[in-house]
Amino acid sequence: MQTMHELANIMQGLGYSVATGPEHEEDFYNFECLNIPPWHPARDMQDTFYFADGTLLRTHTSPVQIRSMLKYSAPLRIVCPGKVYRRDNDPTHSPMFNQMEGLLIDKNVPFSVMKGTMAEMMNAFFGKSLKYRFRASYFPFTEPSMELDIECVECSGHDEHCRVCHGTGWLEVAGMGMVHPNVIRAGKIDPEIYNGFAFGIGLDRMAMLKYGINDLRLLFDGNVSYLKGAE
Ligand code: 2NL
Repeated sequence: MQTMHELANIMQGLGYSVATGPEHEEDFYNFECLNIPPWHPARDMQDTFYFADGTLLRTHTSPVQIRSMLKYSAPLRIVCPGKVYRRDNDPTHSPMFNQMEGLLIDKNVPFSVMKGTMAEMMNAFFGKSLKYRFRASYFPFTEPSMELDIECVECSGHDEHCRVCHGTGWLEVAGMGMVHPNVIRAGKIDPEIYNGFAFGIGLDRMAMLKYGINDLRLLFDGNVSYLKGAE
């Protein structure tokens, strides 16, 4: 919750509003509006919790952004923090985890504004000016798409045995891209007039990096003495 509020506050300082929405969603808002066709592997029963009636537990907070475009239209600047669900359960994956996505829609939004916003958000969160790099990536809902790596907050790339970055010197912290015209259209906004960018950040991982937590399960086990701050 602390990490969620810290990141939301940073983005509110840049003029973003916080939007929330249902965790129990429809296929239409979770997948169809996001340019994820019926045959896409992300819809697999392996990944998504489905109910018998075809509704589902949201796999990302993107449906909140779709609902916000439909409700408020453009221009729009929002962040959407909240719980998301995927059929994953091992030492580094929990079936319920927290995400914060962001969406900016306006006229003539350049790629550089996305890069600057992401870098500034990370600097503000970690309290220092970090080295960063953007790598080309793919998401169905953005084009082009990128992933953001920041300098390892533990070793700054100086420890080849670092337990956090495993000696790479880099940490993957966010996915983002320019919103796909099909997704803008799904929000009943004209992609010939408006464009924008969106991003997604895993909040549990951000908390682990900032506070040096080495096991994801510590966040969810409900160990009261640990949660109170005792050893
Ligand atoms: C990741 C990737 C991402 C988005 C989320 C988004 C939402 C709408 C439209 C377009 Cl409504 N995009 N969200 C975009 C790119 C990446 O998350 O790896 N997150 C941890």
